[in-house]
Amino acid sequence: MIDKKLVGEKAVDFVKDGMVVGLGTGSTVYYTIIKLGELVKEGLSIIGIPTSIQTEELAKKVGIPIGDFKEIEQIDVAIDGADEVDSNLNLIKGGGGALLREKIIAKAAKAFIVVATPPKMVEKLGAFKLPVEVVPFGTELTEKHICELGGEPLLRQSEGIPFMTDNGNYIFDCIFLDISNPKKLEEHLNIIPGVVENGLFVGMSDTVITLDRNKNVLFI
Ligand code: ABF
Repeated sequence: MIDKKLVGEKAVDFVKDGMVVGLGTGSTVYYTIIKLGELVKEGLSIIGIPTSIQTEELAKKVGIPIGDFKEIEQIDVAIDGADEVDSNLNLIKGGGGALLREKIIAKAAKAFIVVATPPKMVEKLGAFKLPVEVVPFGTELTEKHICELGGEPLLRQSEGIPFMTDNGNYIFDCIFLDISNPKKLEEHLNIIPGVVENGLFVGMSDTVITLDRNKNVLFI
């Protein structure tokens, strides 16, 4: 908790007056959003673009003005969490189910800042099940195609009901024993009909904020 706060709050250093800011989803970036809300109350002028309904509600609650892509083409900085970060700063995201909007926003940002506590830092991606967002139609076939790529997909459910994303889709959490080439896997998953997006973020991170073993904030 305290680690997430340290890392999350530090990310506001990347936000300057007048910026359009992509607001990520999750329990680490939560602290970034709270801190940004405080700065807005002190006079910082920003527009936030949220990656989920949950984040939109939080941002509004703390007083961050919200915009959307009808009026904004580019984001100055996007700040978001991650489920895993490898030594090349490639990510697995989507544990919170917001990966599609998170990737759209990260792609639209001039700088993409990741806030990740030390347990998220890994040598190689894949211990965390890779979230893959799929349309509800034909999930049996989509599942088969994911298996053909070497994955073991599990439909995300709660109390027997499929989890539904903000976009009205389902998520398969997939065990991939070998993610030695994340770029290739990201591409191969996304050409399966029925797959909307997957949680591999390859070559997108500009800076990762984490902690060293003495709990000093570290920028990678
Ligand atoms: C989002 O929040 C997701 O992509 C990811 O699943 C999660 C990060 O975890 P945490 O809640 O620990 O910050 O960014």
